[in-house]
Amino acid sequence: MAPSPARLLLLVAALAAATATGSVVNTPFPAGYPSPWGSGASEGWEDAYAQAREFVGKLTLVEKVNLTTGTGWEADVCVGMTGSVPRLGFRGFCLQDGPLGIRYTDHNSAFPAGVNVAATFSRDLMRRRGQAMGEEFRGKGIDVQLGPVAGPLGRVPQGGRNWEGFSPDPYLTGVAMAETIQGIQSRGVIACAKHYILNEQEHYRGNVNVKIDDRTMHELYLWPFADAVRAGVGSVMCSYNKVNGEFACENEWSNNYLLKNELNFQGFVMSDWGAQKTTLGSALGGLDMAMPGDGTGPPYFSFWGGALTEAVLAGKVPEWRLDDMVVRIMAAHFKVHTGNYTSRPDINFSAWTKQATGPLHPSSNHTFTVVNEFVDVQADHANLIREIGAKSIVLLKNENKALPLNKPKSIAVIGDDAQDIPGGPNACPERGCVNGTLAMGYGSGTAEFPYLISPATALRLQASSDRTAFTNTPSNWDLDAARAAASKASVAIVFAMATSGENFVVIDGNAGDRNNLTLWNGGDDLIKAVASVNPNTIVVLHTVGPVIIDYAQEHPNITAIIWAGLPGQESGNALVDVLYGKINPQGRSPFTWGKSVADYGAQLMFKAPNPAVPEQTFDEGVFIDYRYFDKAAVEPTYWFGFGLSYTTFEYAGLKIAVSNASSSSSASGLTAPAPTYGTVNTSAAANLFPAGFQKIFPYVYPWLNDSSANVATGTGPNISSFPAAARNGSAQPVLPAGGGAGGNPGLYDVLYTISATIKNTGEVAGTEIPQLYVQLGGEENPFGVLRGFDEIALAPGEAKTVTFELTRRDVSNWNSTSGNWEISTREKFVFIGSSATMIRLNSTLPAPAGMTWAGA
Ligand SMILES: *[C@@H]1O[C@H](CO)[C@@H](O)[C@H](O)[C@H]1NC(C)=O
Ligand SMILES: *[C@@H]1O[C@H](CO)[C@@H](O)[C@H](O)[C@H]1NC(C)=O
Ligand SMILES: *[C@@H]1O[C@H](CO)[C@@H](O)[C@H](O)[C@H]1NC(C)=O
Ligand SMILES: *[C@@H]1O[C@H](CO)[C@@H](O)[C@H](O)[C@H]1NC(C)=O
Ligand SMILES: *[C@@H]1O[C@H](CO)[C@@H](O)[C@H](O)[C@H]1NC(C)=O
Ligand SMILES: *[C@@H]1O[C@H](CO)[C@@H](O)[C@H](O)[C@H]1NC(C)=O
Ligand SMILES: *[C@@H]1O[C@H](CO)[C@@H](O)[C@H](O)[C@H]1NC(C)=O
Ligand SMILES: *[C@@H]1O[C@H](CO)[C@@H](O)[C@H](O)[C@H]1NC(C)=O
Ligand SMILES: *[C@@H]1O[C@H](CO)[C@@H](O)[C@H](O)[C@H]1NC(C)=O
Ligand SMILES: *[C@@H]1O[C@H](CO)[C@@H](O)[C@H](O)[C@H]1NC(C)=O
Ligand SMILES: CC(=O)N[C@H]1CO[C@H](CO)[C@@H](O)[C@@H]1O
Ligand SMILES: CC(=O)N[C@H]1CO[C@H](CO)[C@@H](O)[C@@H]1O
Repeated sequence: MAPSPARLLLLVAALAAATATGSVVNTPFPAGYPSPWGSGASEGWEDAYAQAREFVGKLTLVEKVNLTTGTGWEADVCVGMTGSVPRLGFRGFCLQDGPLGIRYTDHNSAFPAGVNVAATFSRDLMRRRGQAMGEEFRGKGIDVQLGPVAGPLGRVPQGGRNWEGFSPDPYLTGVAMAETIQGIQSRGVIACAKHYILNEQEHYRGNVNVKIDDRTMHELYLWPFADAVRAGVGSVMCSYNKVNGEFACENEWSNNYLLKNELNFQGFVMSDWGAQKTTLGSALGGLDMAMPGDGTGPPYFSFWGGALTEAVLAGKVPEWRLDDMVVRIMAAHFKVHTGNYTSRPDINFSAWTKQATGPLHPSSNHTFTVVNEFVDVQADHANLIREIGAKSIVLLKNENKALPLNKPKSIAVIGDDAQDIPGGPNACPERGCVNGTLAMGYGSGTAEFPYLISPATALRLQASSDRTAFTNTPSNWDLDAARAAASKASVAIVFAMATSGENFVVIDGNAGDRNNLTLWNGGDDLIKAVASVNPNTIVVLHTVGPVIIDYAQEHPNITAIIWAGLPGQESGNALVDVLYGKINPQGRSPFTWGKSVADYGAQLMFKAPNPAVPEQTFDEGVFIDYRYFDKAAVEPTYWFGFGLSYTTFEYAGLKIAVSNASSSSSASGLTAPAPTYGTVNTSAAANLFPAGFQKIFPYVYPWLNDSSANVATGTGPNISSFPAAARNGSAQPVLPAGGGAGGNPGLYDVLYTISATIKNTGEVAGTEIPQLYVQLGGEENPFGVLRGFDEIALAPGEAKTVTFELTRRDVSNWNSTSGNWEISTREKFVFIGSSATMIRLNSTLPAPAGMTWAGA
């Protein structure tokens, strides 16, 4: 739709008054040494730290190292497992994918993907999905769920793993991160915020050097991780790529300076699988746990394990740094094991076999026993999955009251994407093929389906109870059959899909990232063929993100378009709930639908100019997705935040109250010096393999290879290439923007309370998703950025007040010169909309107490 004249007015006013252009300033790579030691002085961490310190104080050097290092790829039954402390009866940590359910197990649920729960705009559903997933992971004995995902954020729409995360909008993703994390961790399982950071595409992810300026980092990519830290996340996974010249898992700026210092993260950083590159670089650069632990040659076959023990004994890695790693790991453990969850269930599955018996140590083919107990952890989660599936459906078009359906005479279901999958829903490993309906993407972010209700199955059932004549035409390629079926039906429902995933799986030449933004398997031609003969054509899309669909928006015979995303195991039932009006759609698009890939500005790098040293500069700054479309005045097919309902809503009575928050205070002062726990016994006998120990190859151990060994410096840079500060354990200054979980506590002071009244003016009950956007002023800021949303359920005729709270962070920009968030003196606007551009109510924002606006 065209921008409303009113919207242009706001925009023009802002631009006319804009003074200096805000060109992106690149700041020098700030110093990030030493790696900050956890203080425990953060809400929710105090008790956990007390317990962790007591525990770590009892450990020997090799026991400490054991908890930091994975035992190797497929060395144990989980996708990642650390060493244990048998002396104290403490088993190693079991880490398992992924963000939408348990990967590689049975009797578990396949939840809707992150992109779907984002589309609900429902904090409640985000939270409940996290809780349900946490219960399932716990039921299998898993300690760490490897999710949720805020990286990729979604810089480019083709990004293969975008669907594992939530939305290219950092505010929506931040809320979803926080709710998911608190849900998971409330059930005694450590969540893992990943992939930190700037892992925005699959091509070249293993070595691309991403260059980014400080402001973009803070306002866009770091933002949701700040919310994750504030929510108390126990672990963060560093990513494969480089950030401003250094690998993310060795990067003292992103790990030490930003995450552990500025955001005051108290948990542990683990590497993505194989993302650790060196012994000393990772230890001094803020890594706390190496996964899967192996990855280099003899004698240790690990950058850590025995190599880390050596490095500590040689003084290359300070004892306090090792102690900090282990305290952080154990604190995350104690933090989630409270209340009803103090016990720690045993592991009762193997990721590596579907049989009951198998090796406990698959990489060594060692210790055969019962490894799978087929524990059913699904409980009643199918109900929640169906609810999220339905409430994440975005109704993009609905002409002539085509929907909801009411006992139509006949329906024709058309397309492969509506069908049951031949060979079952898990026929292809990692969901790495497309046969039948799409309900999740592919790669490590998948789970095994317990079952999958296809749209054709659910629609057939509904049709039979309505006595609706039903036909089902699966082929995408037989357009004559599609037209024949469609022309005879009172409603033609045509299905199409587009998937993406992780780069170790390639489908139809798509190496993780999508090669294009069109539908797969001839989906566009199928839709056009059906619409050419049936004036009541309903299009249903199962896609990982936006597809080019402007022809369908304009087509007079296409009366409805539905985006159902990746709904998980209850796909068909959830769809029927919405098609037939049992649930009034509330989903809103969590991304913008361009008319071509070029419309998005920032582009995926398929071919690096220099493939040996791939490099990318994120010079579009904060302008991705809707922020870019607005700036470039490119009209998309559908905007971020857009979605229709079967009823209509009226907005009125915008009120803004300025709170009496104290003026922001920068954090200051010094930390305590780095603590150490217990003593290190430097005798060879204390650190060598115990006499008679039966090694299994290629298992990773913490013991020294032999007493004269000195290989730690052989696996990366020598200690002389690090500044002395890297090993400095004396008290350190607190950063001005730091001092609390997620940054300075003053950032989260509420400065404004904004309210409005929403009324249901239609004839059926429905849920509106009012969205609050803020215009911070000046060309360097987008037209509006999302800073609030809510779900308001309303009976016909009912009205309710919606209230939003705007924090200091919400109205601030990052000043890379001062290294802090600041409220600029530019005049600011707020609007409440039903999408990023459908403004229903607007106002200027009064200046906070003690400030005046100096112009727009
Ligand atoms: C902003 O609100 C005023 C009424 O307060 C209205 O006249 C104007 O059209 C609105 N502008 C937009 C862009 O909606
Ligand atoms: C380290 O962990 C491994 C695997 O759990 C275990 O076999 C070994 O005994 C542990 N070493 C120490 C020193 O506890
Ligand atoms: C130390 O490593 C070397 C090289 O891999 C190996 O030959 C030797 O057996 C190892 N010594 C011990 C005690 O494991
Ligand atoms: C947790 O324990 C409390 C009692 O301590 C009980 O009331 C509550 O129902 C339990 N919650 C769960 C989810 O089991
Ligand atoms: C693994 O061990 C089992 C039991 O000892 C044996 O039957 C099997 O052949 C071994 N597999 C491999 C690949 O060595
Ligand atoms: C886009 O990619 C999909 C999947 O590989 C393919 O089916 C489709 O034909 C491609 N579209 C175009 C226009 O090439
Ligand atoms: C719409 O459908 C009718 C058949 O009912 C067909 O005659 C017409 O050509 C179609 N319109 C378009 C634009 O395809
Ligand atoms: C705000 O704070 C000032 C001074 O601290 C006080 O006089 C005033 O009553 C407060 N206003 C509100 C609305 O709380
Ligand atoms: C250090 O370890 C050795 C070998 O295990 C042991 O004999 C010795 O008593 C230990 N020293 C201390 C101070 O604990
Ligand atoms: C950023 O901070 C510097 C140093 O404090 C200050 O001089 C400058 O005015 C600030 N920039 C903006 C845009 O506020
Ligand atoms: C080996 C083991 O501990 N198995 C456990 C798996 O989980 C079930 C259900 O929690 C337990 O009953 C088993 O003992
Ligand atoms: C039965 C069927 O359609 N099988 C297909 C499943 O997907 C793979 C990969 O996309 C195809 O090669 C098969 O033909």
